[in-house]
Amino acid sequence: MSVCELKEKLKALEKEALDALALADSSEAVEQIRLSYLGAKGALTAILRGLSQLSKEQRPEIGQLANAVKELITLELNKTKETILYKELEKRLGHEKIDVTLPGTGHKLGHIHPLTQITDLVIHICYGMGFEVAEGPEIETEYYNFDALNTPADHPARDEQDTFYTNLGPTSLLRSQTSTVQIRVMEKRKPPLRIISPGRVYRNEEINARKYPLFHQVEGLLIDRHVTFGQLKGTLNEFIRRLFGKPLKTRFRPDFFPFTEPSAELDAQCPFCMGSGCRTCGQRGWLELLGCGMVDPFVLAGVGIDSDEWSGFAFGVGIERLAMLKFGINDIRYFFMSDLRFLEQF
Ligand code: 2NM
Repeated sequence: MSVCELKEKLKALEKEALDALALADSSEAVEQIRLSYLGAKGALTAILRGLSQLSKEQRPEIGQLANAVKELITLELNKTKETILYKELEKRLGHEKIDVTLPGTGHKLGHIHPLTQITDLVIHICYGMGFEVAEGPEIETEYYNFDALNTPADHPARDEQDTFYTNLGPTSLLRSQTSTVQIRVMEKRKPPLRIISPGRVYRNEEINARKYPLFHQVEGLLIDRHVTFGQLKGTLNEFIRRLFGKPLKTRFRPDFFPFTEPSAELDAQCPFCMGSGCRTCGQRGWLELLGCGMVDPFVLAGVGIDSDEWSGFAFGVGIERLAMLKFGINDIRYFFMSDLRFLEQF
C-alpha cells in the first residue's frame, strides 16, 4: 500500500470507529468495538504491526498518524464507556429497590465454651447451697498467693520453676490458686462467710495431655461458728450428687495442703462404671475429684479472724479435670486450641 492509501485507510478507520461508538448503546457493544479496532486481531493493531515493513522515510509519518488515531479512538472509547456505565447504573438504580423488610441472612450463633459450662454448673450448684461468687486479680503478690496461705518462703511451690513471676515488682506473680480471693474477702468482711471463687490460675508446667500452664479452678470457703469436718463431707457429698446427677459413694483420703489442717483428697465412685472399673477411672473404680480441708487457724489469724470463735472449711476443684470427665475429653490442650471441630461438640 502506498503512503497515501495508508493514510486514507487510517482516516477511514477512525471515522468508522467513531461512528460506531456514537451508535453504541451498551457496555458490551463498546467492548466489541474496542476489540475490532484495538484488540489483538483489530484493524488498527494490524496496521501498527505492519509499520516495520514500511521504508525508513514512510515509517515516521504513518506511525505518528496511526498512533494519533489509536489515541483518539481510545479516548472516545473510554468516554463512551463511562457514559454508558453511568446510564446503565442509573437505570438499575431506577428499578432495583432494597426491601428492608426482608428477613436477614442471619448469623451463626456461637455457644458457651465447655469450660464455662462446667464453671457455670459448679457456680449454680454452690449458689444453691448458699455460696456467693467472689472474684479477684490474676496478677497477685507473694503475700496473697503464698504467705497468707501459710506457704513458707522455702516451699517448692514458690520456686521460679513452679510459678510465673512478673516484672511488675519483686513479689508480683500470676496466681497459682484462687484462694488468694478468699484471703482478700476474709480481710475485708466479717464472718460468717460462704464464698466460691472461680477463675484462671497459672502454674509453670511442661505442657502435656494432662497439664497446661493455664487452667481454671473454683475454690470454696465457708467460715462460721463450730464448723465441722462432717459438715465439709456433707456439703461435698451433696455437691458431687448434684454435679453428676446421682448419689455417688465418696471417700476422703488424708492429704496435705499448707492452708488446711486436716486436709483431704475427695474421691468419688466412678459415675461411668459405678465402681466396677472402666477406662475413665483406669480400672480403679474411683475418681480423684478435689482437694479440701479445715482452714488452718494460722490462716484465719493472718486475716484477723479469731479462731476461738470461728472455724471453716475450704475446697478446690479443677475445672478442666471435671470437664474432661464429664465430656470424655482425653487431652487438656483441646480446651485452648479454639478449634471449632472440638468446640462444636459441646
Ligand atoms: C484447695 C484445697 C483445700 C482453700 C483454702 C482456702 C483458704 F483461703 F481458706 F485458706 N481457700 N481454698 C483450699 C483448701 C483449696 O484446693 C485444692
